[in-house]
Amino acid sequence: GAYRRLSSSANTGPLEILGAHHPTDSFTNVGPSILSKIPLRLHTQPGHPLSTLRSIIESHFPTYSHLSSFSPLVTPFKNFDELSFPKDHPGRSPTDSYYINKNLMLRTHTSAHEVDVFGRGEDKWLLTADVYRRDEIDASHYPVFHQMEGARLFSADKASMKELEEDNEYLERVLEKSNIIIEDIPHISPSNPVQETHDPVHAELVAKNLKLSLNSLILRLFGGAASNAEPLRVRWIEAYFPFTSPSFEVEVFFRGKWLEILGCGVVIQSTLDTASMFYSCSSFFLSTGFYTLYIDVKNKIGWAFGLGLERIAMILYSIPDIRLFWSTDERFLSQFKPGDITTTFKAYSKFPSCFKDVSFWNAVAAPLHENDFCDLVRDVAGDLVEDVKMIDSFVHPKTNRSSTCYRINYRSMDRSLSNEEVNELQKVVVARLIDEFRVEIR
Ligand code: FA5
Ligand code: MG
Repeated sequence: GAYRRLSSSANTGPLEILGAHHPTDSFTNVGPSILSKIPLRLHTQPGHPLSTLRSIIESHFPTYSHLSSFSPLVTPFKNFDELSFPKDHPGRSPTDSYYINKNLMLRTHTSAHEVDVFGRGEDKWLLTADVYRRDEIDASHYPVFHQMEGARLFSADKASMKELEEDNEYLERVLEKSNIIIEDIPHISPSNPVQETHDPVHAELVAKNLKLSLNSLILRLFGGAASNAEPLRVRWIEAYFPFTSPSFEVEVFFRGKWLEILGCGVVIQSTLDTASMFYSCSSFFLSTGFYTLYIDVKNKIGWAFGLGLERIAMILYSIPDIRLFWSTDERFLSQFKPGDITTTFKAYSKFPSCFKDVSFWNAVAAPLHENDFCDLVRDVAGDLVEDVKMIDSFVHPKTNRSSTCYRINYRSMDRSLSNEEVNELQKVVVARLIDEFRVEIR
């Protein structure tokens, strides 16, 4: 079988995270560099650009509950099953997600808390949190990042739908004065269908409200800056999530490329059904009108979104590399003022980069997963790695062994790296590759 990577901190007994001890097992794949990020909670650090962005978005939705203290440790059930992820979804794999052990993981998205929050009876809320994913390494991907989940529920009755229609008309008028170019798509289409249990007219109104609410947020965030420069280009595209339908993603044109900033959609009814079970149970135990409350939550329809805060902050402040958010360098932090989104980040001089290639034969026919490679490099080099690219991969026709070549670009954000230092890092990467994945260096 394939060799599973055993990170140096794993299989050495329990892990201490946020003051509690958790057993490890064959699923454990969190290393020290990830663990060290858990207590930092950048979205709550006063003056940090991610915290400023959070409070500006919160102030744009003043009537919503603002939540930000949910633990990052969740069960795979919360992160996936409760949101209707199929049993064989690739996101569940230890190559894609960080596991503390088989029954406990680091949330991969803020949607993991949807059922809990809806289950408390909240129907307009924002929730900000750190999330964790094993992913590629480049300027817009980092294994720890921050999302803000937002959701709004409506009663699916005539009066509420009338109110919703009026709200939509109001938002449309606000957006008429927009200096942003927004490419739209239909709210519902054969490839992005309405749910069976929904009245298509209601679903259409809710999807429209979702788009208008997010477009008005985008206008609030980027409207000012766009006035004298090139107008900002935004596009809505169809997407797929197991927990919404119809579903969308929004991309913004940034530095010559479309950068995805959020995913969203009309909440799958089973999420609300599960939440209403919680809600009715808790209200039952409080012995308040069980039936009324139950019906109340169940007859709702609503939308949800998940924003990537780093991505938005990068566009807003012109921050070229996602690693900068973790910098403790005053040359970074001092450029941002609490409450201010008009700063344009000035890069302090760019330091030279150093490329190192490593080619190897994999131990088995299936090549080492790119996420495993990236995570190992991140573990060794931390923020001294700028990006990792697979530059070659093939299977030997006779031996059937697979070969892979990666190019690692080492560059510090705040100083020049010496040759010896980079060679030392590369040596450790190679040694761990051999040790943990049994590869043969070519
Ligand atoms: C989600 O995580 C869904 N939970 C969003 C959602 C919520 C859909 C509610 C429907 C309803 P996605 O995997 O696309 O979707 O991630 C959302 C955003 O997080 C992306 O658009 C991007 O802005 C950001 N993001 C994703 N991966 C990374 C990463 N490695 N580094 C930085 N930002 C990331
Ligand atoms: Mg996405």
